[in-house]
Amino acid sequence: MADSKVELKAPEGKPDDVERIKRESNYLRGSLKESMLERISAGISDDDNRLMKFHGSYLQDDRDLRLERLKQKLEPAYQFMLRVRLPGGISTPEQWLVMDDLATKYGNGTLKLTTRMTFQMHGILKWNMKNTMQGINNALMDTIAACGDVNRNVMCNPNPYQSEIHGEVYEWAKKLSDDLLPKTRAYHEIWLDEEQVAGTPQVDPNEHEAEPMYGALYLPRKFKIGVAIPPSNDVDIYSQDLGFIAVVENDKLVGFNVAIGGGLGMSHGDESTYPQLAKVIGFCKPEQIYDVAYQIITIQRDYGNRSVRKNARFKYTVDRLGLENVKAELENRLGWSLEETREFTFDNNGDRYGWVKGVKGKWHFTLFVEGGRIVDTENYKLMTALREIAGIHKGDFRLTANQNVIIANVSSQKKKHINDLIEKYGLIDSEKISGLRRSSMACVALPTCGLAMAEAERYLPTLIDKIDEIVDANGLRNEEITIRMTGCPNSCGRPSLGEIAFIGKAPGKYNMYLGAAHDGSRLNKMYRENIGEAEILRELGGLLSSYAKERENGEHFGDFVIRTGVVKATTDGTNFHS
Ligand code: SRM
Ligand code: SF4
Repeated sequence: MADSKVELKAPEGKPDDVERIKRESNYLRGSLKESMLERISAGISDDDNRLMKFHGSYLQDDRDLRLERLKQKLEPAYQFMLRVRLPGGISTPEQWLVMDDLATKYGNGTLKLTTRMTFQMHGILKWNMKNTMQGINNALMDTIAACGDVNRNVMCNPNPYQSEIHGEVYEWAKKLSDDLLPKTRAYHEIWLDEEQVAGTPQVDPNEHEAEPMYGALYLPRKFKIGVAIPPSNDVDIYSQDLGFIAVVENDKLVGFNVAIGGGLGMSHGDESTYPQLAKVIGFCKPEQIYDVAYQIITIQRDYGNRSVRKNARFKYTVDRLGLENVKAELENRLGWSLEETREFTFDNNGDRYGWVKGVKGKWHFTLFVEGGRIVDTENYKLMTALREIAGIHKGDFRLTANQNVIIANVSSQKKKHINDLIEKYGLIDSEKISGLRRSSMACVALPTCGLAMAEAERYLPTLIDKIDEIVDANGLRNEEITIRMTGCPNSCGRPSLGEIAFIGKAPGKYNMYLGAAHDGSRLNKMYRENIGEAEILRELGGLLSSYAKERENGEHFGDFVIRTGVVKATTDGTNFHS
């Protein structure tokens, strides 16, 4: 076991106010129960809203209506966003139908498939929250820890190509998600009417009895785990606080390489914040995965920054303490050492579309869902189509990390039936859209996200219509170039891992980034600041035309812009800004 070279310490400083809220919340209860019953406002207090996140939800307002409501002297159009915890993104057809029904009854009539493989609903009014939560619970799902300073929904490669390994890896991902949940009964009391046990402990921050792993203050910040099965890096393993990379030898899962310290959020103009990629520190056996996760989480609990939230993610803890020191501390806490890293290779971080045949004669269909939004429009009845498919489907749905959905485990007999529905509703044939669009991703942004500085999900499709003209003019229609857009630098659509990316700065203005690796192993670099559509198209016109003419055989766009000196390679998050 390596020795820790320095004494590990958490940064000193006055704790952020969120620490007070957690401390005073009595294990995430706060006054949420009362707030949700109060009928004078459709909103809740800021303190309760902070706690709501731990329950998978938070209060938003419809930003499209903000000005108008202000003029009319009305309170903002308050509504809640709700995120489901769906380990590995697997939903049964019955669960799909429940989500569809709840979104129609209580939400805004759409579902959002998120970049972390789960469902979000928007537009739920306060008075409908409890019914919605109970509906989700009755369908054997929950929203516990879907947001908040805890471990979030655990991602897992939904790989239909290696179905036999997928099943096993998925079970580990699910176990992590379940076993790392907070132990407080707050969620059950507030939303499911469970009686509060008499004498529920009031908070003593030094006492970890009610929350053995998290403690009463939970983590300094959100924490994310992903599990990848090479060669697919669709879960963007290097963006995770903690990543497990499955190692398969002779068709058997022998264990996982362990990667720590990734995360993508940052703030414009603040170089103390930066995206960072996780680094691989060794290998563990499958049955050791939980202990590794548990101890890594306790290291972040003990040494993460509780004073400055924007520097509180585990990536900053690792960079501050040093990778080797964190590894040594982990091994110390485990009482054993990680083995040498095993070899692995990734080849892309996107999805593969259409029908593929997996094991046991089962078929899987990956459907491109633009911006992850399941909605019926006049010309494209996606929500209805998937509802009908769920009505006859006997396999499962797998939500992907690229905001798409796989209609998975379809028997040969059922395949024709499902394919008839795919054709009846004219669901997007991935062959007929450009490789660029197939590889696109956009975060929610406006109108629901309170942090958005610019549009993303509502704008990227029309921007791609225009980029497609450049793509076609240069014979690049089938080139799978990853393109990602977010409304702000929090980076929910993982933009710093896009070969082309746009991060919102102001309405209609974006910073443009280039040069991430196609397999998700290198961050991109800022190329232009604060530009609008005309300039974006002008820049891409030149770049894509040179790429078409000058690229080397098999060279990806992200590599091309680096080789030809358009941008410098970002070799580590710490040089992202230079
Ligand atoms: Fe995110 C906050 C949406 C994936 C980094 N994210 C938010 C909030 C809750 C806004 C807020 O706090 O006020 C957004 C809700 C908008 C809305 O109206 O729904 C939001 N994040 C999303 C989703 C829905 C984007 C999507 O279009 O799919 C994704 C939900 C994932 C899930 O199912 O759990 C989503 N968020 C991500 C990712 C990507 C990932 O995890 O793979 C990131 C970057 C990776 C990372 O965490 O480093 C991400 N979200 C953030 C951050 C910045 C965190 C940081 O380290 O600085 C925030 C802001 C914050 O935490 O203060 C944020
Ligand atoms: Fe909102 Fe910013 Fe996340 Fe987009 S990246 S969903 S705008 S917080």
